[in-house]
Amino acid sequence: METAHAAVTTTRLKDYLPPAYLVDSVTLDVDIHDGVTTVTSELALRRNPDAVISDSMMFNGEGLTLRSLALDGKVLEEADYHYENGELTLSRLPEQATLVSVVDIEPEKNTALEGLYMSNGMYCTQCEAQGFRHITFFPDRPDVLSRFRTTVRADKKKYPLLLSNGNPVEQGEEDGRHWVTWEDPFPKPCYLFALVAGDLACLEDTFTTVSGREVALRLYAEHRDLDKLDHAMESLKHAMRWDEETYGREYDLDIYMIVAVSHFNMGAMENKGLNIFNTSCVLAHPATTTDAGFQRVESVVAHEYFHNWSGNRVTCRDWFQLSLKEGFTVFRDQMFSADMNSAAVQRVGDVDFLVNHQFPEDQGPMAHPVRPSEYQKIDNFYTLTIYEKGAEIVRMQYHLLGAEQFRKATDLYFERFDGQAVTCDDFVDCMAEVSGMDMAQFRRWYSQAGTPILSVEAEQEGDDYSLTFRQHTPPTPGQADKEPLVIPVRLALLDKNGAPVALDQDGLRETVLILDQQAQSFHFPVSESVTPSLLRGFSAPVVLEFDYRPDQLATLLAHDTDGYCRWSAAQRLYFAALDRLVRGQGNADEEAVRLAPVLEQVIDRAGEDPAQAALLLTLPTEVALGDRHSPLDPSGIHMAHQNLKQALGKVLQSQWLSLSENLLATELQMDGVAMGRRQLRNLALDYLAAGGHHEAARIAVELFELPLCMSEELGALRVLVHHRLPGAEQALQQFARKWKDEALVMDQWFSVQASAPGEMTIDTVERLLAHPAFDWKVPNRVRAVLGALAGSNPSAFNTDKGYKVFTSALATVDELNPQIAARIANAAARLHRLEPSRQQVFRGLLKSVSEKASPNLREVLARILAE
Ligand code: B3K
Ligand code: ZN
Repeated sequence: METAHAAVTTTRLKDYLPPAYLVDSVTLDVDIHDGVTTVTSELALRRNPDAVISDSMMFNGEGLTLRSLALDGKVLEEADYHYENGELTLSRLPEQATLVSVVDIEPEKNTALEGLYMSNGMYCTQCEAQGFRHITFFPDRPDVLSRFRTTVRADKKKYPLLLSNGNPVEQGEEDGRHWVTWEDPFPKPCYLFALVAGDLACLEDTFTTVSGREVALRLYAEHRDLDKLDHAMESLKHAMRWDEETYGREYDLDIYMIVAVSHFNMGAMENKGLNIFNTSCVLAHPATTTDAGFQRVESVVAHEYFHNWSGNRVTCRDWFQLSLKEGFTVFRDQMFSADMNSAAVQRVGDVDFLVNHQFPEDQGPMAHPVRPSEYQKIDNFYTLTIYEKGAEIVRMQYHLLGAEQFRKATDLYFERFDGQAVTCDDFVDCMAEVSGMDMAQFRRWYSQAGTPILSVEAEQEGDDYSLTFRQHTPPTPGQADKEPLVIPVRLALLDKNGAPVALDQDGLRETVLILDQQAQSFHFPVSESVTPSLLRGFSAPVVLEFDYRPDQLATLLAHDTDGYCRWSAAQRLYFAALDRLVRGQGNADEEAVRLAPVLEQVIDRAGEDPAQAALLLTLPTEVALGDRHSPLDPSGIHMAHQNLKQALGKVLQSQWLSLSENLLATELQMDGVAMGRRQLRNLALDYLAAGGHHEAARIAVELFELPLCMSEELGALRVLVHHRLPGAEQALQQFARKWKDEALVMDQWFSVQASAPGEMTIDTVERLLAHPAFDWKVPNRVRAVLGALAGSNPSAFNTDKGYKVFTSALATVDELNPQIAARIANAAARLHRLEPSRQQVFRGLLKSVSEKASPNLREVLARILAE
């Protein structure tokens, strides 16, 4: 057996070489027994005509106990191959050959959750990015596409269900054991391989594709969760129809399966015909799932489905091209959700997420290009930059080409590259070819890391109004010099009543400026005083700097028809007030009085779109506020934030009170408007409690006692716990008693406590980590506590005790699951922004964790700790 971690090596894009041999077909036999699973694989090898001629070929294999290897029927002796550091090399191979390997693996001991592992008594797999090498020897790289025929064998009683990719073609049983053979007709990279063996309940339906083929849809979960699959099924059918209508993409197999598993490192996985999902992204029921949870299920089900074309039929040549499938698929799922729900709310939600999470990543030690040029562990590159910024880059291309040409370009992309493993450049080539546009400079978005800062100055001279744009991207690790990018800026100029003025003689009211130089000016024949509505729809992922006057922001917030510009105006007003408080320049009550009339307008119009009103009325987070002040003083930030929230709670208390009471529904509805009303009411109740209103606790307890759904129940619990209201402790106990058997609900119970703002929460976190229901082996549970602490509770996290609790937890997680540890470690990326005394303590602790860390965690910590 090959032992320990494989050596840490850096993989570079510039070193890419095609594989020397291809694997045309794979015949797998997975024989599952308690404790040991034996995997026999037969690979049909053929020399790759597109590779540099070589008679050696490398196969990856990690943690495998090799029982035998045979080439063209001849058993290989140790001298016939070289196996070291997870790489098996065979030399002197003929033009074609058959390699048969037999290995043993131990899925029961697999806590890293990559390869074959167990979750609540079922066997399941996760192979992206490099999990397949933990199952058998294989060239584990996405440019080797093979036809898979897989036989799964197991005890029939314990594992009545045996699944793999494609269609079932044979089955049988003998002596209490049974087997099923699955065949997937579509060649695929091994990262899309999947297998499930378990005892599961199934929700079944069908979908008739546009060409009239009937597809069986089967969603599997533990028996107790069968009643939580309807929403995923509806979402799946909507996604299938949407992809036919919007992209002309039809489903290609006879069966589409989703299996829900409790132990999962990410949200879900798009394995061909057999998606495997984190329960949190597929199970939904109004009693146990929040409205946000419902929306997430819809979007993740769609995302994984869309991968069938953007990822599976056309896949990535190498992992540097990950955004080819992820950025594009996120863009597709965002557009789908916009079509299914309120497009304005969807866009603002997506932008909010990007600027609050991806921008900080792109501005910190983890910054990397959307197409990175090197990595140590590819698992560490499933980042917000690859996903969310990647989606913005696709969105810019969509807008540059227009919907019609974009569709032509994606048609060309899918047709030209069907069944192939390709690059981000291939994608952009299709855009360029169809539109005739020169995309050379645009491609820098893929190779240049960092968030561009776009500063804008306006000048009015007589009837000439001019805007001067300057773009600048600060240096990022390993990339000191930056070049100008193509930045599309959608804009309008609003008059004092908020109406767009004519931008040219023809009466154009909105335009898109394409910036491609470091500085550029544009002139408009406008004589009146205007407010520029810039970057409408968030037309490019940049930080926009413009010195707006408060009255201009009020105009945008009150009148702009662009949802993003309204939201951004609100954010600027909040930040201006909060910044003054952080600097000790203002007074929270005065700031609240100044903000009140603007917010009142939003509240008055809340009936138009309650979800949008909720977004406009939500203060920026403490984390976002902290990112604007250097060095970071989390206690000062916390105070400023609490004070403004309290003051706003007081100054608008009658509005919050009436929103809290009047938005109450009498019967449960799950449509967008009902969800928006619940979101707004939860927010109003939060402000009411922040303002110390004596009715807040009563309303929260009433709602908590008789909720119509989990959004109400959890919203009320959050208000009670976060404001430490009377009844909070009792509510927590009651909630835990009621939901002790519902893991996903208990995750919320952990999370709501770990995110209660304030330093003293760190004691709570310590208690939660020692709670009998806390389980280090379940990523959802670990994230519920550590993710909430580090990601949304900066004042508790940034204390000596916070750093100790966090780093010791990190080390514990790392021993079980390096991928999860590395992901959580990203929360330490603000280290260099901390004031010196905190920084010193935290740095010391991180260094000592790093010394014993897995390669995954070590890569992340090395970047964060770099001086
Ligand atoms: N493609 C998967 C990613 C899984 C990677 C795990 N290291 C999820 C998704 O983006 O759809
Ligand atoms: Zn994806």
